Amino acid sequence: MRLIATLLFAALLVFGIWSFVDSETFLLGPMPDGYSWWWPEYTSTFGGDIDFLFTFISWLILVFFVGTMGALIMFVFKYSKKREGKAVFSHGNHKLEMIWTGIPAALLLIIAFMQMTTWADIKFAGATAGKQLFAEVFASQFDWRFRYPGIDGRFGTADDIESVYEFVVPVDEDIVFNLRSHDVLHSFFVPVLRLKQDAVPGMTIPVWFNSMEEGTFDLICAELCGWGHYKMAGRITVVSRAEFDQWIVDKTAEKYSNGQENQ
Ligand SMILES: [Cu+2]
Repeated sequence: MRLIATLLFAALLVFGIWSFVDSETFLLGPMPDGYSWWWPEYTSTFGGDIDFLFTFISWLILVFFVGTMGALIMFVFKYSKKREGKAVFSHGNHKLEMIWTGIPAALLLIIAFMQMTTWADIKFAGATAGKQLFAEVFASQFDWRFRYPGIDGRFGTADDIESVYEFVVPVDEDIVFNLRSHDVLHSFFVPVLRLKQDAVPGMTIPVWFNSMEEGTFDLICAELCGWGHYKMAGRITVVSRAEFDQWIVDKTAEKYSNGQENQ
């Protein structure tokens, strides 16, 4: 029994390390093109900072996981022997408790300081203050809607353009948008941008990103929002400025057409 318990814990340790190291392929083999069990390559300007923090924290967790699991395995093996006599009552150890409270507290403080500038850059009000609003994004059960100011550059006018499902944006530009929800909590999550923001009913939340690469990327709702949550997907299409301007022109023409071919 003692050996089996020890081996089970040891297997858990090995499995944990393996899933961490081999996360690109893991048990099920490689994922379809462009996907992995880990993060996809980032395309946003702040993606590198997020990945640095993510990797740092993951390694920290790995180190402590190995340490605590190692100690657990050792203790299971050492102290699960049948012994005679009464158990000893322990009042605890003040010094030990100070250590295992102090070290995690210090580590959390280090992480808090390390992420401060990145957090400020992405999330603080100052990150978007004074920047031109590119679009308004609405989340609702169960789709994403994107409103553009149209050719006159102003929101709330007749030539505003609305896109459902697809968010088309130009490459290498700061895209600032207001995020709202029409009903319940949703979360705007674009893994390649390393961007995740809750959409909260009654709140208008400014969000920004800047994609350094063109392409079509997944947008997912990362907050359980109802029965159709699983299908609340969208797409971010990053194109050149010229293609974007043309897209706006085409969408405007589509909006004012009567549904029949002109000319
Ligand atoms: Cu949702």
